[in-house]
Amino acid sequence: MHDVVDLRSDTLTLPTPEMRDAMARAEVGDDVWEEDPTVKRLEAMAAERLGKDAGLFVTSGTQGNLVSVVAQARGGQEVVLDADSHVFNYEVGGAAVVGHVQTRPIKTARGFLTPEQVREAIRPANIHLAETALVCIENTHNRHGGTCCTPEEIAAVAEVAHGAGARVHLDGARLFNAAVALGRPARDFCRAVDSVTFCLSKGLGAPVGSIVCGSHELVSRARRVRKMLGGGMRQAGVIAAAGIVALERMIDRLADDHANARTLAEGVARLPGLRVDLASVQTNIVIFHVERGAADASARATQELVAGGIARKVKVHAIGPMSIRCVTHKDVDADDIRRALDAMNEITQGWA
Ligand code: TLP
Repeated sequence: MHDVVDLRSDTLTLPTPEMRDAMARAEVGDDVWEEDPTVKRLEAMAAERLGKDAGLFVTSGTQGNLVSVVAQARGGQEVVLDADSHVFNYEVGGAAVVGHVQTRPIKTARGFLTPEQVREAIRPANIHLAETALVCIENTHNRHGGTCCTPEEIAAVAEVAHGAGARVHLDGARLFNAAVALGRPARDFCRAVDSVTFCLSKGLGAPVGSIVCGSHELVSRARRVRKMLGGGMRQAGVIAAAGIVALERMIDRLADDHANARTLAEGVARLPGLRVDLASVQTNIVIFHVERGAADASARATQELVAGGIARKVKVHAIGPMSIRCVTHKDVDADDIRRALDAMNEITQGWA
């Protein structure tokens, strides 16, 4: 039980006492000189888990995606991605600003491009057209409510992309959530992709950082881009130490977050005026929609739910005028889920 039930994001998780202890004791060096033993250890552990040659510690998921795009697509080339993807929607247009690449958003059913969509989107050789350099996949998918795709689905998309000479990047900010939910090793999801980013600072609970993994060649290009972006950090072992604890201790417990999300979603589904697609609740994200007749009444009700939650020390996040997202994580337990449902029950009483 926590004083405030904060369901706005799993990015709000606080480092565990074990992480703080590891941070205090971390052996460090200058990582731009590639002399920080703790960063090197974290990168090697991550690469090993994902079945790749090498890893690169970056400041954030956004930086991991940006260095991956810029390392694999030149200015004027095109990146094919889902229209609801994080890279396209929430990364401040970095691919265009820094990489001068053109993004090609494709509307998908569950957040995942199908092999047919990729085949259609890839540009043929023609003097008029931008070359397709990269296809991006996101797993789990944030805006689609934490949905997962399987390693086989990723491999099918990658086969089409590679056949056309394009590379594949996996935004696996919550890759371990997908791995735990589907009961598959994380490396299975990475086998067919050229680069993958995952976040230590979301459900895994570390305070800062993400890792990009790929071949030695990809990682050395990514390292240069990271430096260009100002992401070459010095005694970064202090934060990497928490990432090591995250990888060693925090993966299996993600199953608890998924169970809590399921309880929350099933409770929300029983409340008047709230609609949730239970089939999309596969991991730690619950997105639901507020329906109170006309759009303006629904938008007001959404605000009422957010404000009413704050008054009851339950924080949820409006991701659209009539949509709310709740994310479960290690700092929310089963009692907190009951409190969140009690609060939403009180607020929605009288809406029926
Ligand atoms: N997502 C954040 C916000 O930026 C929306 C959140 O609260 O969910 N890929 C995916 C799929 C993400 O969900 C996020 C963060 C990122 C990349 C970026 O990671 P950070 O926040 O570390 O830059």
